[in-house]
Amino acid sequence: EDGASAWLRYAPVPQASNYRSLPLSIVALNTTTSSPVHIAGKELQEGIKGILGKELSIADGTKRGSSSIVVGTIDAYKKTFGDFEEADDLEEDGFFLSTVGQNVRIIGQNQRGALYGAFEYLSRLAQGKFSPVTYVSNPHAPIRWVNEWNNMDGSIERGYAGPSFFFKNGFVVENVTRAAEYARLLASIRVNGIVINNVNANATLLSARNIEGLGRLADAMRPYGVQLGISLNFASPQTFGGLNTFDPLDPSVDAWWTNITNQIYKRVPDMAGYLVKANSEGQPGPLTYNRTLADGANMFARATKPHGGVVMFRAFVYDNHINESNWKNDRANAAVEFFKNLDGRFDDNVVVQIKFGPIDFQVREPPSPLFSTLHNTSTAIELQVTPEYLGQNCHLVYLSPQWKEILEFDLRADDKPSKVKDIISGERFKRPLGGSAGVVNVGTNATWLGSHLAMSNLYSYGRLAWDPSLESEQMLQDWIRLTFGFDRKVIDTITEMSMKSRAAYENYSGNLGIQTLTDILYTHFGPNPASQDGNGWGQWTRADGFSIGMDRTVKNGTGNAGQYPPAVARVFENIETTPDNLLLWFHHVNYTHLLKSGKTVIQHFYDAHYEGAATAQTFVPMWESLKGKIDNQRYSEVLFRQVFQAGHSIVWRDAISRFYNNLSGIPDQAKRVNNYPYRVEAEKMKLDGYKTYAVNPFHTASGSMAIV
Ligand code: BDP
Repeated sequence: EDGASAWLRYAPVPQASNYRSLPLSIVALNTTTSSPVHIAGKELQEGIKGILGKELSIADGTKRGSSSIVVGTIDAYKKTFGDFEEADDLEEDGFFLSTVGQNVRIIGQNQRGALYGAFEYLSRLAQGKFSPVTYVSNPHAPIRWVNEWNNMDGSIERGYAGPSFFFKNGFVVENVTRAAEYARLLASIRVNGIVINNVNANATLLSARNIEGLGRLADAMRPYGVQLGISLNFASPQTFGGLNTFDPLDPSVDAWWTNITNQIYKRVPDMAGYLVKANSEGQPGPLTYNRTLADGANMFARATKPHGGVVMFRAFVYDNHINESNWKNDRANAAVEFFKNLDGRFDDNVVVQIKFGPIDFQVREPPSPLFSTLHNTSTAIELQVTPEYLGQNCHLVYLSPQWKEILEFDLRADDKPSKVKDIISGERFKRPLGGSAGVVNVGTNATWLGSHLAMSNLYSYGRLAWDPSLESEQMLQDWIRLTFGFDRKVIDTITEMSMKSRAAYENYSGNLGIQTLTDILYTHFGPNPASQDGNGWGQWTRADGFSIGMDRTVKNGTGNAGQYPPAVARVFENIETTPDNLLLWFHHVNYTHLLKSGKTVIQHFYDAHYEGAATAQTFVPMWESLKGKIDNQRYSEVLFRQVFQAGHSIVWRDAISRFYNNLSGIPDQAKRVNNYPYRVEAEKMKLDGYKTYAVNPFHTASGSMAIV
C-alpha cells in the first residue's frame, strides 16, 4: 500500500459476519450527480463493499424500502418521510446518525452534514463498531479550514511531500483529480474550507486565466463540501493592477479589490473567502500607508461581504529586523501590541487568525495572549500540521497532545473560565465566527505528507476542529485501526511510539521552553542553537556563558507575561510558579539554577537530550516488531524514516549538549558529553576519495569534523 487512501481504505473487517442487520439498499435523497448527498450515497456503496463485502444498490426513488440506509438533508427527509423531531438539535454542518432498527438514518442539517454523517457511519463500520447508536453531532466551530502554502511555480513553502497539485509553472493545473481526492479526505474529517496558496502570496493568482483555474478547483472540491479560499498579496492593486498605490483608504484601491472580488465570485460563487498576511516578514500591508491593520482587513471584508465571504486576517504581524541590543524588545509581544487597540474595529466577517503561540510553532510555547485580548473580534487558532520546526516528517511527532495543551489552556479573561477552545469557537466572547486553520502542505507524494505516520496529525487536526474535547490517544487509535487494521500489537506499538514522540522530540531539541533550537535562518530543520541569537528575527535565547532564557517578566524583562490576564500573568511572572517546561520562555536564569526537579538547568539539558535520543532509538525495534503485520511497502517506508530519526536524534543530542557545554564550561555529571568511546570518527578512518571538512557550526559533528 502506498498510503494514498490514508484512513479511507475501507479494508475488510474481520468481524463482518457479525453484522447481520445491514440494510439492503441505500437511499440518497438527492439525485444531482455532484451534490454532496449523492456523493455520500456513492461513498456508502463503495465503503460497504470494501468493509463488509456487500454490494448495496442505490435506490434513486424517494421511497424507503423495508430496510435501507437513508442519507439526506433534514429538509429533504421531512419532505419525503414527514416530521422528524429527533434531529431538532442540528446546527449548521451537523448530522444525526441512527443505526437502531431496520434502517440506518444519516440526516444532515445541510448536504455537507449528510456527507459527514456518511463518513462517520463508514468509519464506525471500518473500525468494527457495529453496536446500534443514535446521536446528533454538531461542530464546535464554524470555521474548520486548512491552509496550503503552495506557490504558483509548483513548489510548496514548508511542504515535505513533493510539489503542488494545485499550481504549476505559474498557473492553476489543468488536471484537478488529486484536488478532488484531497477534498474527499478533508470532508471525511469535516474540514470545510481550504486556502490553496501561500500566505506569502503572488498577485498573478488574480489573472483571468488563474481565476478560471480557481473555478476548476472549486468545482472539483464542491461536491465534498469543501469551499475554496485564497491568500492575497496586499500590494496587488499596484504590482498587478497597475495603480500607483495600494493604500486601503484610497477609493481607487477599494474599487480595484471590489472589482476583482466580483470577478472571482462570478466564477466561484461559494468561495470561502480570503486569507491575508500583511506587514509581516517583509510582506506589504496597510502600515506602509500609516493605516491600521483594521483598515486593511475591512477593505477585503467590504469586498467579500455581499458574497458571504470571510476574511481571515493573520495576527502574525511583526518586523523581522528587530533590534536585539535593546533588552526590552520582544517578538512575542508583537501580536498584542499591534492588535489590542483594534479590538471591535474589524467588520463582522473578519476573523483574526492567531498562531497558537506568541512566536512561531515552536516545540513548546504558551498560548498566544492575543486570544484573551480580543473580546469584540472573532478569532481562529492557526496550527501547523506540517511540522516545520518539529522534524519535517523525517521525525515522528504526533502533534495532538501539543494542540490539546493550548486548546485546553484556561486564560482566565476577566477572571472567568476562558479556555482557548471556547474563545476560538466564539462561545466565550459571543462572537458569530471562529474556528481553526491548520497549515497542512500536502503534496504529490502518494503519502500526502511524505510520511505514513504523520497522517495521524492531519486526521486529528480535523477531528479536534470539530470537537476539541476528544482525547489524543482515542483519535490516534481510531486512525491506527482505519490505517493499519486491528492487530493488537500494531495498535499498541504505534500508540506507544506516537504518544512518546512529542516528549522525545522536545527532549532532544529545545528544553524548558527555550524553543526548538533549529537552524533559524531558513531550513528550521537540524540543530543550530547559535543561529537563534544575533539576528533580527526575534527567536532569541539570550544565552551567554553563564545564563540563558528570555526574561519576559514585567518586573525586569520584556513585559510579555503582563500581556496575559492577571491570574495567568501572576503564574508566569513568578519564577516559582512558572512550570519548568516554560521556565526559559519567561525567565533568564543561570545554568546552575535549580529546577523543581532538583536538577540544574544545564544538567537537565544534558539528561533530557540523552533521554530523548534514547527514546528515538527504541522506535526502530518497536517498528521492526511489526514486520509481517503491516504490508511491506508501508513497513519499509516507515522503517526508513525511523532509522533516520534515530540517527538524527543523536546528532541533535550531541550538537545541543556540546554547544551548551562549550558555552557554559559546566561538565555533564554523567560524563557523556564529548566522550564517545565506542564511536568511530569518519575522519579518522582511511579515506579513499573523501576529504575531511571542518563543520560549521562546530557542534554538529563530533570532533567538529565531517568527511565529504
Ligand atoms: C514561518 C515560516 C515561513 C512562513 C511564516 C508565516 O518559516 O515560511 O511564511 O512562518 O507563517 O514560520 O507566515
